[in-house]
Amino acid sequence: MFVLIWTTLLFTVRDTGASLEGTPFCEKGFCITLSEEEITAEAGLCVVIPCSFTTSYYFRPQHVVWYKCEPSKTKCTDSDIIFNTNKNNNKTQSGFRGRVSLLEPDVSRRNCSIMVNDITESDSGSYQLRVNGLLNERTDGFRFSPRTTVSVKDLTQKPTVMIPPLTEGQQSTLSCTAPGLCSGSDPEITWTWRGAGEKDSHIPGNITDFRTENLTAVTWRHSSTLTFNSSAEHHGTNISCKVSFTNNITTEETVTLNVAYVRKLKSREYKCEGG
Ligand SMILES: *[C@@H]1O[C@H](CO)[C@@H](O)[C@H](O)[C@H]1NC(C)=O
Ligand SMILES: *[C@@H]1O[C@H](CO)[C@@H](O)[C@H](O)[C@H]1NC(C)=O
Ligand SMILES: *[C@@H]1O[C@H](CO)[C@@H](O)[C@H](O)[C@H]1NC(C)=O
Ligand SMILES: *[C@@H]1O[C@H](CO)[C@@H](O)[C@H](O)[C@H]1NC(C)=O
Ligand SMILES: *[C@@H]1O[C@H](CO)[C@@H](O)[C@H](O)[C@H]1NC(C)=O
Ligand SMILES: *[C@@H]1O[C@H](CO)[C@@H](O)[C@H](O)[C@H]1NC(C)=O
Ligand SMILES: CC(=O)N[C@H]1CO[C@H](CO)[C@@H](O)[C@@H]1O
Repeated sequence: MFVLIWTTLLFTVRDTGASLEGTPFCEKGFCITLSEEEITAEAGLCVVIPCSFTTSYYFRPQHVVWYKCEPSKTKCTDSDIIFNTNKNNNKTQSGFRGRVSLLEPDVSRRNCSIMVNDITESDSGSYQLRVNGLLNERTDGFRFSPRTTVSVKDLTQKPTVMIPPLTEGQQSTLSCTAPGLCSGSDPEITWTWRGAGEKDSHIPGNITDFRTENLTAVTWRHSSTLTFNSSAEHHGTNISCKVSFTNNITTEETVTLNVAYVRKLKSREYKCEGG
């Protein structure tokens, strides 16, 4: 009996755990599921706002509209529109144009999740949804009252630099992958070589290759490779990979090279040892 109660409890806890994605909020036959917790994101990358809604049987959704306003404002207004699937509507704020996309483009599936790309601190705020469509074949719409708060922080994620084992005289390829899986602007990736006591310089024999990989329809991974011939002089030097996103947002990772090489004995030393 005790075991049975305990199992029931566990399942109950797990059920409420699912409300991390939010519980539906219903009003006048329209329900929306939004994150109840603040969504945090990093500048330069992107943010996904998970969202879904249901409507009465008689309402046919055609377009979704997203607003963004100050959390202190009781109601977002028309001047706060940041996205509208109805392209004929030109009220969207210019700063958001081209940066917002629906993850599921088919509005009839009632999935209103959006991705906002190339974000900056000013994208922090309270996001609200409206759905426009037909109620019994007449135009109608509904603005949901729940809002999701997004908070954009400074970029702290670093690029990932992969180095194969390096051997003197052999050609090696290093790779640097930018943080974030977004669909915004391509970042710029640059490599810098920091030799001991020398000024920063670009890598000699700079064979760099920029690659963009689409993982899904909306997420892309950006990486750059650097191919060079390892030499003993590279041992102990540092290589940095810097990733620059739009709005001058940058992040950098530095690695120290470890080159396997045959130690060359100077002729004087050779004589000493030989003698
Ligand atoms: C928006 O569209 C309306 C009608 O389509 C047009 O009259 C108006 O000039 C447009 N405004 C802007 C800023 O493009
Ligand atoms: C909405 O669509 C996105 C992208 O296809 C998907 O990841 C997400 O799970 C969907 N959400 C719901 C509630 O179906
Ligand atoms: C390489 O980087 C390490 C730590 O990142 C630093 O301690 C070292 O001084 C650097 N070496 C050179 C040659 O810049
Ligand atoms: C690396 O070494 C190979 C063979 O010595 C040579 O053909 C190639 O041009 C070198 N590449 C660079 C980037 O120096
Ligand atoms: C990636 O892009 C290529 C061409 O742009 C496309 O054919 C392919 O379907 C895309 N893959 C995914 C998973 O979206
Ligand atoms: C980015 O930074 C560089 C140098 O720090 C500066 O010259 C340039 O104007 C900046 N660009 C923007 C868009 O802020
Ligand atoms: C100097 C050098 O090796 N340059 C190379 C840089 O990378 C491009 C693309 O792989 C090569 O075509 C160049 O020869």
